[in-house]
Amino acid sequence: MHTQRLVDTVKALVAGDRGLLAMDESTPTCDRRFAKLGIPQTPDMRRAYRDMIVTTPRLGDCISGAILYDETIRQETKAGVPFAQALEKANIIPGVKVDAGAKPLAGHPDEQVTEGLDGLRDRLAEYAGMGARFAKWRAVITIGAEIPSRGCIEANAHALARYAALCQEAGIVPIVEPEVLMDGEHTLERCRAVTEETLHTVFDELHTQGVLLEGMLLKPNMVLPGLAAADQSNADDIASATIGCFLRTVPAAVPGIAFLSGGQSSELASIRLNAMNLAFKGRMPWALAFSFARAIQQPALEIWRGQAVNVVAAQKALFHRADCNRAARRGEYDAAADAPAAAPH
Ligand code: 5MM
Repeated sequence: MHTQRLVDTVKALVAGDRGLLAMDESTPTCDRRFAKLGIPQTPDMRRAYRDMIVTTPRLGDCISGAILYDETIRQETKAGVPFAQALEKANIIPGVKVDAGAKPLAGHPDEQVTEGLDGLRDRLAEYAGMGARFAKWRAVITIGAEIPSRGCIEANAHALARYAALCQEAGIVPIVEPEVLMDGEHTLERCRAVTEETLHTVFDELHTQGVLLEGMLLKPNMVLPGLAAADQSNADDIASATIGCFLRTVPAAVPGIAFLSGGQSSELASIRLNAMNLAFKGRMPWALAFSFARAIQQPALEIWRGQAVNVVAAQKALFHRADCNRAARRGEYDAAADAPAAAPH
């Protein structure tokens, strides 16, 4: 086991007030987002979009690590620098998503299990050779009248733990992402109960598979009411429910928790992260950071729209969101002052 290397990488990812940028949308997801804005769905447009992100001036001030997708880690900036190398030069640790996506779980209608363990040892060695120092695997848990089932939670927790063990064997830090989806009418309390059961099961499996807790990061959902719930809760209640749930389930040996944004607006994601860091400052055993995709990228994508002429404005918007979340890590995010015009360029 590469204990020291793993611990050093995790520490660097969550040190200070920086956080992670997820830019690991699979081709179908990226194309869907491009299609909505009329952007051509080609490998070169996806490359150009990731180029805009990675070459954003001073991005490394706010972002400690960036999660790439298989296609992206094989691509280069316009200047011919492989993306993983360009990130390192910008003081951003490169990582890569290694799961093969969520597929229907046999015998469990409306539930999914994430695949990708076959051949993972070899793929991890290849990604390490391309510069990846951490990896990510996302499991999806859906809340419904009769779900999630134990079968779904256990299958996903087992896969997450086997993935994490393989990563650590390769000297790569695993980011363990069990996402309880926001879709539905469920209450805050129901999300808390499902998230609690999921995390208990995940950490039980991580223990069974011998995963070094000090050498991993957790990327969970915030505890939130369903998107269609009548009561949307305030940021303080969400902060209490989320941190209360983690204090009962996430061992203190885990160095950091880096949230996914899950479809929240950019501003709400920052407001809620800020509320947690403000209310629980000094009372949490782990760093509380971010690993957002949509909540950092969406405003920039809407400005960029595939046009080279929009690159500078899109980069300002991207930096602005990253900087807002950096402030939220310190509990200093000012939602009232948050407007793209306040971007520091
Ligand atoms: C939940 O999605 C992850 C975080 O993104 P958000 O902050 O937008 O919720 C994200 O890393 C996700 O896993 C990737 O975008 C890959 O998604 P797909 O569905 O394309 O595999």
